[in-house]
Amino acid sequence: MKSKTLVIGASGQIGTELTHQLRVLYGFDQVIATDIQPPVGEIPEGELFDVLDATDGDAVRACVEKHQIGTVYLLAAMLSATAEKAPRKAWDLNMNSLLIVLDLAKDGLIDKIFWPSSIAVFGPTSPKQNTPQACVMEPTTVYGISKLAGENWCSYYQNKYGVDVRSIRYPGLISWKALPGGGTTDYAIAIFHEALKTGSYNCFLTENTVLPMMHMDDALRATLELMHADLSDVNQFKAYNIAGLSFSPKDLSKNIQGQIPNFKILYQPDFRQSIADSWPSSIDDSEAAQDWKWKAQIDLDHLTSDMINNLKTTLFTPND
Ligand code: AKB
Repeated sequence: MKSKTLVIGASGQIGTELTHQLRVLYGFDQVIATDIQPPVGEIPEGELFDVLDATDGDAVRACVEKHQIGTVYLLAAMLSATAEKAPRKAWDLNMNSLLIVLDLAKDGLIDKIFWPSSIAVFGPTSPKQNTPQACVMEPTTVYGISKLAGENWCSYYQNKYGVDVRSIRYPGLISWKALPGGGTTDYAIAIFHEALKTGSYNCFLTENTVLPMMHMDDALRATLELMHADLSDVNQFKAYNIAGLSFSPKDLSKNIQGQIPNFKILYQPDFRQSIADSWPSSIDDSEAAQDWKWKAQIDLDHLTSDMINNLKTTLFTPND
């Protein structure tokens, strides 16, 4: 079994933090970070980085062969809001990159894959509260359609070719270390930046739009726990539901006001409102709890103070 790990899309919101954790866990010489763009500034000594287009099958194969990769974390994707503006491009990126990596596993070049799915696989006909692992899934966004198709492809490759591919349906992920790019849940990060920089935030969702969310630390722990779980515990492909928190912009703004009393929020819903309206409000993650003992740890108070305390430092400390 080859030991090295490849992260595709390593400069994105999840990739930035996950790559760091993987390096700490397995060693800096064991993890190869890749992204379509070179990193801003110098690559720190000891970190391995290659520029890689996730949709270029030959380039991905060459990278896997060159570094003798065993495990791939495929994080490159176009998120819900951006994908609505470029549906064909989103489909091509989200699907082709997955099929390329699944084929590498089928051909025996890699042993294991992590590929993120999303709560976007659900749609207006899915139960809104406590949405179960398996239910009606009729997504109305191109992002959701691509994630649901991706889940089916993963299942197909596992059943037909024995590929070990694992997946989680991430809710909106909240972190202070890296910005998200083009999601509907992004308001829950932008709100902290604006609260600290200007004291007010113009929200693109209505005040009572409740969505499933999670602190990045919980999401990273879930990812690594699933990847480290015994294959016998996850022997049938499932993109697991995981639940963290459920809150609305109003709930979050009240919590922020607890620490920044003058903070003001205004509501100006745009096209992202209908995306949010099609998604669940809360998630049933009992199958993840049962199969690999998943349990979220970070509540809204902890999340709010962690975001404010860390952003206070990072937003106002000049880079050298
Ligand atoms: C998005 O808003 O598009 C993502 C997601 C829920 O997958 N954060």
